[in-house]
Amino acid sequence: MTYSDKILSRSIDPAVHEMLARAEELGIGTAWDRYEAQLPQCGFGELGVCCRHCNMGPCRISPFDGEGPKVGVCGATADIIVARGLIRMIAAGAAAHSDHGRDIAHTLLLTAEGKSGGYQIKDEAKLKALATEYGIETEGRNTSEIAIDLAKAVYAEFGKQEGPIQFTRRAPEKRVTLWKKLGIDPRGIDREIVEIMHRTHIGVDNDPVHLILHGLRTAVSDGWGGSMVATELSDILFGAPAPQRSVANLGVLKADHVNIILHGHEPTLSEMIVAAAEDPEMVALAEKYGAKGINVCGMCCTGNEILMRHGVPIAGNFLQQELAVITGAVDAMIVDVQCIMPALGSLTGCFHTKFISTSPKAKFPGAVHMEFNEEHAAEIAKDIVKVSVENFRFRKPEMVHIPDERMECMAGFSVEAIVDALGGTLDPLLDAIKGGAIKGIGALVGCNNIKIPHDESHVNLIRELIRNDVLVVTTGCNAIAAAKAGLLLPEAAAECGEGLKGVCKALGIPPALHMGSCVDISRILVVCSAIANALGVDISDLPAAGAAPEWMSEKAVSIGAYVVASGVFTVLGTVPQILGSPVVTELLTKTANDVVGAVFAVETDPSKAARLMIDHIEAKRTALGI
Ligand code: SF4
Ligand code: MSK
Repeated sequence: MTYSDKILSRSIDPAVHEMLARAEELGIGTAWDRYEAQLPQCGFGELGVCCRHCNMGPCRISPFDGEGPKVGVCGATADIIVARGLIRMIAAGAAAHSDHGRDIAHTLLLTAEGKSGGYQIKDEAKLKALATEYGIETEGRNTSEIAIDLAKAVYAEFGKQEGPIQFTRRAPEKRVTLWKKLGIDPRGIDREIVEIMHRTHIGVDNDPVHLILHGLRTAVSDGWGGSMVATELSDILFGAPAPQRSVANLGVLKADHVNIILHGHEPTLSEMIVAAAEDPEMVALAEKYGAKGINVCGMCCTGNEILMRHGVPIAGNFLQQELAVITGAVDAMIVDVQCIMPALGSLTGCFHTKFISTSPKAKFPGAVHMEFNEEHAAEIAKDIVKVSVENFRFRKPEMVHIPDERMECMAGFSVEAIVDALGGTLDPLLDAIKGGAIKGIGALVGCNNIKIPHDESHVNLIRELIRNDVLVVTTGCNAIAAAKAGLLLPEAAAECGEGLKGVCKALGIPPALHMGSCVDISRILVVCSAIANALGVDISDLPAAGAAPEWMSEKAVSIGAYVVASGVFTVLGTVPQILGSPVVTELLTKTANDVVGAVFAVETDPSKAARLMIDHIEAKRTALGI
């Protein structure tokens, strides 16, 4: 099949090409068409110099020398407007991750109290380890007692007025000391988010550097707080992920099965749906309607969660959500929160697909709302699966078009699994880094962004890094791109430099390790901290670099901010809306180095981005004398 240049320019994924051609054939628009309809996008917005924080606005600052207004009605400059806009993005991103963490804490509490509808504590060892970290007595106490105390202690992290947030103390001592010195050691998660909203109200904080520092504090409360809570408590409830094989891309959908896609972020719902779909009663129902079985697949970070823990196939990343529906083979698209396009409502109306929203926090036009709660989790999950299965009979076979694209992958590298793969300690990894077989670590994360070809930067950047002996750890939509490209297989060692190839072959691991969903970037922080502690240095001294090659969400802004605040140099592959402020741009790309020991770089070309990361890693190796 040959495709138009327009289609080929939108993605590197053949499944996407095929489905975009199918969309054209059916006369259906997608995010790519809606993006074109938006062009040219607002130049003021791109530079971050428009403000709607009060009703004397909107105000916008002219970026041109000598021309147009240089301040808003209240006198806010471009620097103030950009800094306020940026940290409001951090507030939204940190709120999203942290609210996810809060929900998991709620599930743990209900489970421990015997009030949840079907959850169990799967990892008692981790429960005890975290309880000990929180100073909770474990000797002679049963699992429920410990879990209740832990859940309550974690709950308290959100509303605390004074810190510290316990998990921040997992960072190397030098980093914690630096955060304290800078006044960015977070107090309580909710407190920091609220303070962003207060400070960015008209007439409050009007010092761009002061604003950004508070943005970093809030971001730290996400990465080392809310996100880490989400990850760790999910492991207690659902088990710490371990490596397992699965399959990725739209070809995981099956023409002769009921296809259920789970899309969004929180594992509380998806865990129960996966279990309900295995219920013999549901399987029999599917067979009654002529299906051979029930095929549950994931998408985005919910997909990553169930891929990591159950090996559930993953249908795609952010920009593939509409394309999955266009296959005509999806009987239900079940969603919870975050990264779910409202466009799915009208799109599913063109097909037989049931679009089912479940979160009390998230409703969508065109969706059937089947509200989920933890108290009746198993029951509700079964109802949702039943509705999905019953919808199979309305599938129109002539509308079914599933691309024959699927790739095997290996996922599930939690910190525990990495330590296991290394034989019980991080020492082999440290030795490989010190000896130079592994030059350093590249942490690749983040979304897809319609502004650049889908998956191209993710995949090319990973390839370039592993070719240069940089071990990649990956989460979110980057991990899904890597899976589809075959980079999450031990066999991908063939694409590595000689050093990394040897390590991967010896350990039987892929050169890109799938560490989970967006909140699981906290796992990467834990690994970095452990390596830094083992070397007796700070995270900023490590031969490590981060990248968000195709980022788009506010969560990604918070992630970038906490990663840099933790001391990791980070390359952004799409341009943030800050360039209208010389002060903010200079701070984030240069002077932050003197403050937190790391900066952002913006580089849209993945080869050049890889070069920046490798140069940084080399410089850190030299400084460490390795
Ligand atoms: Fe304009 Fe200031 Fe109001 Fe923003 S806060 S809209 S810059 S007057
Ligand atoms: S799903 S936040 S598009 S990584 Fe976590 Fe993907 Fe970004 Fe959403």
